[in-house]
Amino acid sequence: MKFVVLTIFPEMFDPFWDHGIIRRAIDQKKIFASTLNIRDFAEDNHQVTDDRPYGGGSGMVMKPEPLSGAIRAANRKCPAAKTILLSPQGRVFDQAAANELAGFEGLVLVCGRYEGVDERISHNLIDDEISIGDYVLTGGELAAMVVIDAVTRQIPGTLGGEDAAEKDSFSNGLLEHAHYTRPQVFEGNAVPEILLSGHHEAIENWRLESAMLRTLLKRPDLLKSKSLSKQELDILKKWSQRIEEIIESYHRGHREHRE
Ligand code: 4HQ
Repeated sequence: MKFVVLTIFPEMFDPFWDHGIIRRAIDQKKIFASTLNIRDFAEDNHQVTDDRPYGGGSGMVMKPEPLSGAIRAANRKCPAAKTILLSPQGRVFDQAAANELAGFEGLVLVCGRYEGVDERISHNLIDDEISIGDYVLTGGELAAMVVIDAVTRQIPGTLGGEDAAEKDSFSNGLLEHAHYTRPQVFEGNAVPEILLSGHHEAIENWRLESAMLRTLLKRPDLLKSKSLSKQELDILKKWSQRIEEIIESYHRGHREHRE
């Protein structure tokens, strides 16, 4: 996978390329990272990249000429790449989008600043528009890093010793189960016994139940849109039954009180 980032702040990406799994993926040539400074494609002596909006108003707009020059240079570096604009108006990024983008040969990520880019750029030179969420950033750079990070870990071989991508949150539609490491008792709280038992099947069952309950309590919206296996359905039924028993015994208590 080839990532080409277009930005007026390329230095923001230096520490990003230099750490952790992204760094290792670059070293192992699983991904290729480069940045192009949009300012280098400005046509004037002062290398201006922004200008005042037609129609008036506050704020500045990214000029089209430096951006189109940068996008065309990026496309020459990687002709098969998909060109993505980071923008609050894009489709909202999620795990499915990360998986889809991981299938491309390259991604050109266009980072806007100010009020955004001239409409004729988004209209003619952009293949896809992505938002990382419904909030306003000061620029597309952090959004591009989020996309690059999530896409990179979907590329086979990038996670190494770490948990495989197929096993983690969202790939099965559930949040992850609880995790524990040493010590066995921390500030009076013990690790669940079953995890020390060495009984692998029981541990897998416990982890699925943990994942189901965490999803139910923290993100019930995820459970609603998920297709459930027999085992998953049985876990929900068991807990639903337990809750009903608690409610029934409460009502029984109140009836006795009235008699
Ligand atoms: N931006 N997801 C760049 C965002 C954003 C988002 C605001 C993008 C400012 C110039 N990008 N413009 N949310 O808030 O991707």
